[in-house]
Amino acid sequence: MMGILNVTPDSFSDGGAYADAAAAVAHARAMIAGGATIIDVGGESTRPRAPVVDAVEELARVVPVLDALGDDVAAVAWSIDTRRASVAAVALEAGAVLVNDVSAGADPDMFPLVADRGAGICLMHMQGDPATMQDDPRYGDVVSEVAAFLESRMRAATDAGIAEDAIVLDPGIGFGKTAAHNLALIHGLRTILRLGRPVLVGVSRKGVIGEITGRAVDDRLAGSIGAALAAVCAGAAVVRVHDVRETVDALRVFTEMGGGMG
Ligand code: HH2
Repeated sequence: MMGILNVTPDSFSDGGAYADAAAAVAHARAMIAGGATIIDVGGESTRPRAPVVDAVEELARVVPVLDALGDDVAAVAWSIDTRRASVAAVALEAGAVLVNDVSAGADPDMFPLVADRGAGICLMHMQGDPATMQDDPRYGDVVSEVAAFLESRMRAATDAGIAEDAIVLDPGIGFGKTAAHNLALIHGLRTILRLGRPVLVGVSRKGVIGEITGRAVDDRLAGSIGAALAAVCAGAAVVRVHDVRETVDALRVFTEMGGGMG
């Protein structure tokens, strides 16, 4: 269970809520108490049309929160959600165990850094970049194209010296995809699982839930829980969510009652 800690002013669902270090620490504590086993700290929004943030600004957002989190996150694993090796380096030094890179290693320094530090890395698929990715996403066969991309990035990562068992794969729900593409990827998750690595799915509060339910972004809790259950049933090993306690409770009840067992 990966809990999201966005320390940004402009994230799509919780922008500004945890930008202040005290609020971020309180939220991290609540997510850990609610059952998060990984806290994913991010200082740059990658929502559609998000402005690019430079490394100085990203670090200025993240570092005070990392300092303030201290022992709190030591109790669980934590990851840094960044596309920049310079930001990842600071976070790994501070104790992060995983780099969550939505660009799957676009920064040429990222794979060598992760290899050198013996850290984990989540490789995510994105078509285009956040500025334009939702303008007109197109695929021939979205599932096989995403799987082929992840396979090639996984090979690039291992060629750079990252251990295969340090890699997590992510189809990148909402990153250059229509609602139909997102649904096809959840339905077709087994194709990505065949690559032999754990799969992370991040669908919490995203547009596909709004498309299905007609709900605004601040009213997608029930839809997000439904999506997390579907992702786990489809084989996801990690779900990245905003509402940890509610999702953990739902998953526990669902599992205890035989949900997903056919
Ligand atoms: N989604 C977001 C950010 N990082 N990382 C992974 N691995 N997978 C995802 O699906 C993913 C991600 C977008 O969600 P959020 O962090 O809530 O919003 P924002 O990018 O606006 O900060």
